[in-house]
Amino acid sequence: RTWTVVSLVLAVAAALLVAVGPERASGADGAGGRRWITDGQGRALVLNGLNTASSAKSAPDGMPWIHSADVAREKRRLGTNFVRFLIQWRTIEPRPGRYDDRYLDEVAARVGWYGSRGYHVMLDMHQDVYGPRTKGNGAPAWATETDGLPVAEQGQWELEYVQPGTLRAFDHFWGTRRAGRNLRARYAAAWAHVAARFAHDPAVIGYDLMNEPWGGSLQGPAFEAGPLAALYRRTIAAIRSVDPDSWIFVEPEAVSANWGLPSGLPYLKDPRGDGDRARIAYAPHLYPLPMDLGGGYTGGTRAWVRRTLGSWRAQTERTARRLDAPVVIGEYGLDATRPGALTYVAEVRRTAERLGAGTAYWSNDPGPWAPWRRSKGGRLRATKLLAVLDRPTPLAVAGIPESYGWDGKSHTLAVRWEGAAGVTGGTEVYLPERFFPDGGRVTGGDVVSWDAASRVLVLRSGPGDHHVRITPAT
Ligand code: 9MR
Repeated sequence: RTWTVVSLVLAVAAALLVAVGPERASGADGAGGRRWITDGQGRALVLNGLNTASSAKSAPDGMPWIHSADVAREKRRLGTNFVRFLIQWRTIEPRPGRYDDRYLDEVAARVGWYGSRGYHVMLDMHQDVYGPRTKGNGAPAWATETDGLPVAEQGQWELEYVQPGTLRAFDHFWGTRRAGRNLRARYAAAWAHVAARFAHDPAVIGYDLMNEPWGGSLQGPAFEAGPLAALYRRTIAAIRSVDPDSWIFVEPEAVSANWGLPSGLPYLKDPRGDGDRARIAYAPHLYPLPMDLGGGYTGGTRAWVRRTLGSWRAQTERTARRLDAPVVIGEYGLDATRPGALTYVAEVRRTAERLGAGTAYWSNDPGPWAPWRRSKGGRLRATKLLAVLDRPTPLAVAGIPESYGWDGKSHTLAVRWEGAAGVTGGTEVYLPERFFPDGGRVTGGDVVSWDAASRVLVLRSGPGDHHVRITPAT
């Protein structure tokens, strides 16, 4: 039965991909023309990091596996400036209307580990398969109504989303089946509680309202433009009543958008205002279907995945334009020991550079998906993935980025931007030791500083166009 469902899903997805077709991005083939998430100095941020952590989902206290030293290691080995940090409704609101502030204190302590090292933290209200009562994670037991319907464990965990009990729990959450308790109001209130706690924490850049939303028995644009948008509007209003400034990240329906299909998510107004005032960002995930099913990046699968990447990028640009939102790829990742996996990861990073999108790799949990694994003695050892994730990149651009990207063939990091009024500080780029053992040679710009410990080079900014190229110093 599993395989019947899988082949059905494959057939539908293939048909839709053909219908949608691989599109060329309209306009300039670059990062220009879109909104940017900016830092306190008005610089456009290129968010680059990992998800922390899958282990938090099943930990009774909801904490990820990391200690402060693990954050230090990540900074040292990958030069990251961003983390998508998992939190869960079950640990925030263990009983209806009762919030666990000790849990939020523990979250805040970990946010501090990142913040003290210059990271920007996105808090992600995670769920998979609704909650523990439906064999998933996220929602508290008191908010899980299955009407006694079963959830049978599946080999492929995603298939638990279509088990009767899971579908029913989602239908009751969204209120699409009958008028019952308004769980959406609880969810929005829980978010407001979290936002009130972190509104003035400078390390927290914003909030990812719901991981990989799933409509239960309501699917596609009817779900995204209906109950999902309604929940987002309600939650945005609740958050803005306590936190006027943090970014709010919204995700599309995962099952379609993750595979490069269109999203029907509508424009979401920010009470802060429209245009440059608004701080709503788009944070889709990228998991090409053949890889969800365990395929590598070779042969026919590779051709299909490449096609998905093209269509995913076009659809993401289209939705981001509609939302007038910057883009952060909240998750991409795979078992990096599979054939071709490392090439795929580099391909995704290139796609993100062309989109001008931030990225958070899934995930930092030691193992075959991660840049490190545990040795028999329990120590962390780098995997081959680490070298691919440790990629030269701008971290903050002092103006409006036009394009940027690392060319691994010519060993050149190119960054083009236009200086903008009101921006202070220079453009910061990360130059990993593996490519820049003696630092960078800069053409088309002036170096303000180079810090060999953090491997961050600061470039002078100012008005006008900047076309900087950085190659390894010899
Ligand atoms: O990698 C995670 C896997 O070990 C878990 O069994 C599964 C269910 O909790 O979740 C996986 O992580 C997923 C994440 O929660 C949501 N996006 C897709 C991730 C990879 O499948």
